[in-house]
Amino acid sequence: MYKNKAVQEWVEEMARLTKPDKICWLEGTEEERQRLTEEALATGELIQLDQGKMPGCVLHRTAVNDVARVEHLTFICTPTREEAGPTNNWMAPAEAYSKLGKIFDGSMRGRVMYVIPYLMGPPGSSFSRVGIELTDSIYVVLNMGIMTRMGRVAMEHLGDGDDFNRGLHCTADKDPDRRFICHFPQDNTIWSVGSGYGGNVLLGKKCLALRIASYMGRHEGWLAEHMLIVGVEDPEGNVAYIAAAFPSACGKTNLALLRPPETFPGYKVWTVGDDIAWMRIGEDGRLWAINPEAGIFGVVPGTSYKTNPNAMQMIQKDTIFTNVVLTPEGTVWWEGMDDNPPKHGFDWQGRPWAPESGKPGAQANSRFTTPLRQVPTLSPEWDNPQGVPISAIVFGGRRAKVAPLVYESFNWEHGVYVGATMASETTAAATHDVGVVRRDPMAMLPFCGYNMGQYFHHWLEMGRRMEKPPQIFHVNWFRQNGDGGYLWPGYGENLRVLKWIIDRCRGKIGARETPIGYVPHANDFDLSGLNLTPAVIQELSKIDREAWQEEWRAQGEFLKKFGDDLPAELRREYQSLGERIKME
Ligand code: OXD
Ligand code: MN
Repeated sequence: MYKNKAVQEWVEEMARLTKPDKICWLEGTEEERQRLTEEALATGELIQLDQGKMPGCVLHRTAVNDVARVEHLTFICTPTREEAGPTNNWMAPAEAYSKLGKIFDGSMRGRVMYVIPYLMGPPGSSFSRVGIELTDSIYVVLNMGIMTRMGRVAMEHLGDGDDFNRGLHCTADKDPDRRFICHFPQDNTIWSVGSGYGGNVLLGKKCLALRIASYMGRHEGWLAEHMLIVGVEDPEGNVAYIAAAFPSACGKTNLALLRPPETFPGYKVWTVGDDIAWMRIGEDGRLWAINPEAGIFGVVPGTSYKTNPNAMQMIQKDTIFTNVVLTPEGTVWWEGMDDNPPKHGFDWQGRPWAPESGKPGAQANSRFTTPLRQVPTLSPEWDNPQGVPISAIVFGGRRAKVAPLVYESFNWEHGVYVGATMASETTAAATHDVGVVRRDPMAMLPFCGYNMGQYFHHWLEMGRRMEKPPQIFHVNWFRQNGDGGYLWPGYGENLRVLKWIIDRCRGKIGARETPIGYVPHANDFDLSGLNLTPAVIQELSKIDREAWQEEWRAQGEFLKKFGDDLPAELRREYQSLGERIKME
């Protein structure tokens, strides 16, 4: 149906391998979406929610063993192990094609192969990239329809060319022993088999927009990052854009959709993206960013009118829910939504469930998929083919101790060091122990498609090429007092931290120099309307020398991993930090 020869030939080749009964080429129309939704409702792949209360909303349940990204089954298949680096699982390309080829062989027998052309980024933008995903799952098709610009628009962007990502996905038997997510950066190819969970199968997202794109970015001189993008508008109407990286499930979506609290009027926050940023150096020497996605695949538990009112508003219609509680009214519920759980309902596995059981009803990594156009605070610039200019890059993590509320790095090189050594207590977005401190450079540990030592080199090089690089900051909303209580109210109030960051970028306020960077002066951090004294900012900005010595040693241990690939600049930053802490 589409004329592109390279696409046709590749689809035929993959069909010879997977042997579907039928091939269905997608156009991305509303009629097509409705037809596929009906089909999935008929087979039980989707469950209809009450269309009066939640129009256009459906529920999907994944297999019990298939609820998160599987980092141990995710591979970077570069010709040499060295190219994948010490933080990725590596498999030789020939071995991966052969091993997965055996699983894919005949895997779509009796099934339909859907051909999903999709565009990451605005149509007509030089940032944008085309992918074609082949899948046997309607759930994947419908999610990709929300998360990307799907169908004809992508084929038009591609034209007659053959520069497209070749993504093959088959749900197969969901046997974790036959589950692999393999990336072939040199071939612009992704093969994913044995899973039906979003992060493993919506190939435009983590697989293309981060792992493959980071590799492309290094070769072509741009950055693909695990970052939200927001614009902050001050009372005078000036907008500054911030890109921020946090590990999975650390509140990126909350920050991206932040609603200014009543205690802090006059400011507006504009959402450009909540998960991924592609950034290029503009002719003006600044860094410009787009969000390659068109939807949000957000973590559900903990989302509430208190934590994220904009998200709550936007997920009342045209949303796919995955692994949440189904109520008898045909609506959905999850832990942390409100204090009114249904008296009974069905848990994420579809079993009768009541809150008294004491067991969670929603899966810890349950998700919503919603089009960006439903975001109440969507930036008018979200679709701008040029992107938006970035004033500040913010790294952050979930740390009960050590990291202050906010600090600014001394310069780009130091900022890269701060990003390279950032750490966070783990969450449920991937299958591993929850709550242990894990170093996660730039929040890209699971998403960098090549050797991370080389990735640090690339960041440093980008800094050298920019005339006006963004300033780099680090934040931690999660610092606790001695009793385990949070010192900072978080959520909407985080806007105050963004304001401080922007004021610093505009050279409007001073700061206190510490061994780790610049922290706010307690009395020029805006606490107006908040029942907190400047002393709390002092407490939140305290640099505990012993804790930092320990932290510095742990950073050194981590950096050793990269051996000779670690840039000399970061080695120097490490030495200087050690000396500054000692002298404190
Ligand atoms: C996500 C993740 O789904 O980071 O965004 O895991
Ligand atoms: Mn993410």
